Amino acid sequence: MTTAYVTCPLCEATCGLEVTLDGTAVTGVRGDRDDVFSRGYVCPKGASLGALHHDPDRLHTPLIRRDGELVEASWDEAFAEIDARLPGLIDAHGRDAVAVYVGNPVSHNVSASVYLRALVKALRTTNVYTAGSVDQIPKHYSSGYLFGGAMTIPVPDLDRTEHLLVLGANPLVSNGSLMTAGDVRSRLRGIRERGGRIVVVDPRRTRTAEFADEHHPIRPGTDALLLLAMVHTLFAEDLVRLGTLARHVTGVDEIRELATDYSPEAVTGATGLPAADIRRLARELAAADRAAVYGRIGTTTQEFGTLTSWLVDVLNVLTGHLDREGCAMFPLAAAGQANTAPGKPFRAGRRHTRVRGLPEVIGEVPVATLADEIETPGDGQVRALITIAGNPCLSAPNAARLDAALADLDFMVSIDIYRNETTSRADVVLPAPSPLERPHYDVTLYQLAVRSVANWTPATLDTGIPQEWRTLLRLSGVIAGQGPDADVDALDDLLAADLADRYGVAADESRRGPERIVDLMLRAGPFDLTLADLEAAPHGVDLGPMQPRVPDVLATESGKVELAPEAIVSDMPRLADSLARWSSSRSNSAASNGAVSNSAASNGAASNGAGGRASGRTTDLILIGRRQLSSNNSWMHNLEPLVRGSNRCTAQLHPDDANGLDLADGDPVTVTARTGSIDVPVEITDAVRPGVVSIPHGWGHDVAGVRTTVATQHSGANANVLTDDLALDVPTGTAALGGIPVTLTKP
Ligand SMILES: Nc1nc2c(c(=O)[nH]1)N[C@H]1C(S)=C(S)[C@@H](COP(=O)(O)OP(=O)(O)OC[C@H]3O[C@@H](n4cnc5c(=O)[nH]c(N)nc54)[C@H](O)[C@@H]3O)O[C@H]1N2
Ligand SMILES: Nc1nc2c(c(=O)[nH]1)N[C@H]1C(S)=C(S)[C@@H](COP(=O)(O)OP(=O)(O)OC[C@H]3O[C@@H](n4cnc5c(=O)[nH]c(N)nc54)[C@H](O)[C@@H]3O)O[C@H]1N2
Ligand code: SF4
Ligand SMILES: [Mo]
Repeated sequence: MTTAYVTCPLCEATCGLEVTLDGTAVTGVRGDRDDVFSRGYVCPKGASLGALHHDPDRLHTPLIRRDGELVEASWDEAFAEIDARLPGLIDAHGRDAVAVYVGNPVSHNVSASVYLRALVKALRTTNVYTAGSVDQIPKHYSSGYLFGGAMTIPVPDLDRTEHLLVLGANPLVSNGSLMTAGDVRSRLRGIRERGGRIVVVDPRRTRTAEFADEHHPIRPGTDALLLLAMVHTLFAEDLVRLGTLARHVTGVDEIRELATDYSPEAVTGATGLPAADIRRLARELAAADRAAVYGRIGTTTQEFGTLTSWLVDVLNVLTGHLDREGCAMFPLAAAGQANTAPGKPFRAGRRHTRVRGLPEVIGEVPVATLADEIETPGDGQVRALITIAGNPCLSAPNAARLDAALADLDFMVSIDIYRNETTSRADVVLPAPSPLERPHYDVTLYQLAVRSVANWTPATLDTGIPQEWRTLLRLSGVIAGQGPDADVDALDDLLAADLADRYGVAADESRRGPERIVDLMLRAGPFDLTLADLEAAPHGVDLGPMQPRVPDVLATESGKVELAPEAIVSDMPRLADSLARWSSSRSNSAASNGAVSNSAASNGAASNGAGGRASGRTTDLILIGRRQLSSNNSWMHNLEPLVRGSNRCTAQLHPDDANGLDLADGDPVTVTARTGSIDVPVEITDAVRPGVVSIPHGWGHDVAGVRTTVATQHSGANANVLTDDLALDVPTGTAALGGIPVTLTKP
C-alpha cells in the first residue's frame, strides 16, 4: 500500500488529494487534510480520479480509420498515417486549411498547455479555436482593455471580503471559476461568519443563491442593464469613491455620461428587478469597506458578455474596491504569471475570420464559426482539424451543424482519453494519459488564485501511454516536415531553451519535459522557488494572501486603468437597442399590464422582440444552462458513481410555466430553437424564474461510434443543439449560450 499526494486537475479549485494505492490499483481518493489550500476538501469528481484511471473504456491504443471504422493501431502506424495525410494537405491548400480546437482540460494540463504552443507555432494557422470562446473570452477582452493584459483579471479576495456580489456564478456547484479557491465552500461560509454578506444575481435559485443572504432572480441577459443602473445610482447619489486608486484611473467622466439614461426605473422592466432593490444594491456596495463584485459564466456566455464583464470591474473601481485587501485584487502566481513583466498593451481584432469576419481575441477565433469555415469553399477553407482535449460536438453552439460539418473534413486527428462524440469522428485518435499518469502543476489557474500557492504533483502511475507533451511534439515534427519520427527530445530542448531565454534563467538540464519548464518558470517567478522546493512539499507551499499590485500590474497605453475604452464602449448602442426593443415589445404585448413576475409577461426576449406566450400546447421561454456537481462539462458521465441520483439531464421549469402546458414532473417535453430540437423530461421547480427553462450541457451521449458504455446508458440530450451559432457577444464572438429563445411543446 502506498499513498500519493496529488493536485486535482479536474476543475479550477486545484484541491489537494490523498490517493491510496495497492500496487497499481487505486483503492481510495480523499481530500488531503494537510493541503495548504484546500484543507481536506474533495468533491464527487475528485473522488472519482481512481475510477477514471481504471475506466475500461479509456483509450490506451491509437485508433485509425480503416474502411470507415476506427480500428486499433500502433503509435508508429498512427503517426505514419498523419505524416501521409497532413503535410500534403497543407502543401496543397495552405496553412489555414488546418484548424485546431483546444478543449477545457488543456488549461489544467501543464504538459498539454505548454507544448501546445509548439504545435500551433509549427502549424502557423489562423484557425485556432478553443473552449474559451464558449466561456471566458469576454473577461480577457474587458480586462485587456481596462488593465492592459488579458490575464490581468481581478478576483475577489474571498478570505478577507465582507461583501460579495455574485452575478451568474454558482461556486458551490462549480467550485469557483476565474477565482481559484480550494474549498470555496468554507471560504464563502467564512464571509458570513465574519458578519459579511453574499448577494447573488441569477435567474435560478442555485445552491449558492440559497446559501447567500440575498438572491435576485434577474431576467437572463440583462445584467449589463442592472450594473449600469447601479453605476447611475452611484453618480446620482454622490457615492463614487475611488480612494487611493483615483490617480491611476482615467475615464470616470465618460462612465458618468454613459450611465445617464440607465436609471433603476429605466431598467426595472427589462431586468425584472425592482428599482428600489437596484438602488439598495448600489448603496450597500458603496458602503461596504471590503467588497467585491464577481461575475462568471452567466455574465460571459450571454448576448452582452463583454459589457457585463467590463461593468463588473467598473463597479469595483468606482466604489474603491479594486486592488485593496478584502476587495477585487490581482493574484500573483509563483510560476508563469503573465502580467509580471511589462508587455504590449492588449489589442483584439488583429485579424478576422474568413467567412463571418469575427474577431481574433488572444490569438483565437470563435468556435461558433468553425462550421462556417469548414462548409464554405474558397481560399483558406478548413479541410483538416486537430482536436486536443475537446468535445465541441457537445460543447459548441449549434452542435448538430458542427457535427455534420466534421464529415466534410478531409482529415481529422484527436488527442483525448476517450472515444467520445467528437473524437469518434476523427481519422486518427491518439490517447492521452489519465490525470494520475501525468505530472501536474496548475500554471494557468494559479494565476487566478485567491492566495498565492504552489503545488507540484509527480505522475503517480504509468500505463505506458506516452506523455501528452511527447505526442504534441511528435505531431509538431510531422507538421514541420521532420517526418513521423521527429527527435522529440531535441524539440523539447529547443522549447526549453526558448523559454529559458524569455524568462532570463538557465534551464536545469538534468530535467526535461514539463519538469524542466515548471522549474524554470518557478525560478524566474516572484517567489524565487525551484521545483526541488515543491518536490519537498507534497502538501503544497502557501505564499500568502493577494497583495496590491497597481500600478505595476497595469499595461495599458496610459499606464492607468482605462475605464471607458472605445473597444468596449462602442458596444453600448447594441445594449441601448435591446432596452428600447424590450420596452416596445412589452408595451405592445397583450400580457404587459404591469406584472413582470408572471410567466407570460416575463419572457423578456429582449433579443428577438417576441413576447412570452403560452398557446395551446406550446410556450415560449428563454433557455439558460446549469452546471451539476457530478458533471464535468461533457466528459465524466462514463463513471457510474457520477451518473447516479440527481445528476440527470432535465429541463427545469417554473410551476406556472408547467401548468400552462399541463405538464407533470418527469413528463417528456420537446424543446425547439432556431437550430434544432431535443426531447427531455421536465423537472418542475420554483428555483427557476418564470419564463426561463434550464437545461444542463454536456449530455447527449447516444451517438453512434462512441465508446462510453456508461454514459451512453445515461445519455440525456445535447443542449447545444438548441444554442445558436448566430447568437454572439459581438465584440468577442463568444457564444451567447444563455438567453436563447425556445419553444416548449408537450408531445
Ligand atoms: N461540477 C462542475 N463544476 C464545474 C464544471 C462542471 O461542468 N461541473 N465546469 C467548469 C467550467 S468549464 C466552468 S467555466 C465553471 C463555470 O463556473 P460557474 O460560472 O460558477 O458555473 P455555472 O454553474 O454555470 O454558473 C453560471 C450561473 O449563471 C446563471 N445564469 C445564466 N444566465 C444568466 C444571466 O443572464 N445572468 C445571470 N446573472 N446569471 C445567469 C446560471 O443560472 C448559473 O447559475 O465551472 C467549472 N466547474
Ligand atoms: N450550453 C452550454 N454549453 C457550454 C457551456 C455551458 O455552460 N452551456 N459551458 C462551456 C464551457 S465553460 C466550456 S469550458 C466548454 C467545454 O468544452 P470542451 O472543452 O470542448 O468539452 P469538455 O466536455 O470539457 O471535453 C473535454 C475533453 O477532454 C478529454 N480530456 C480530459 N482530460 C484530458 C487530457 O488530459 N488530455 C486530453 N488530450 N484529453 C483530455 C475528455 O475526455 C473530453 O473529451 O463547454 C462549453 N459549453
Ligand atoms: S472541487 Fe475541483 S479540484 Fe476539487 S476535487 Fe472537485 S474537481 Fe477536483
Ligand atoms: Mo469553462
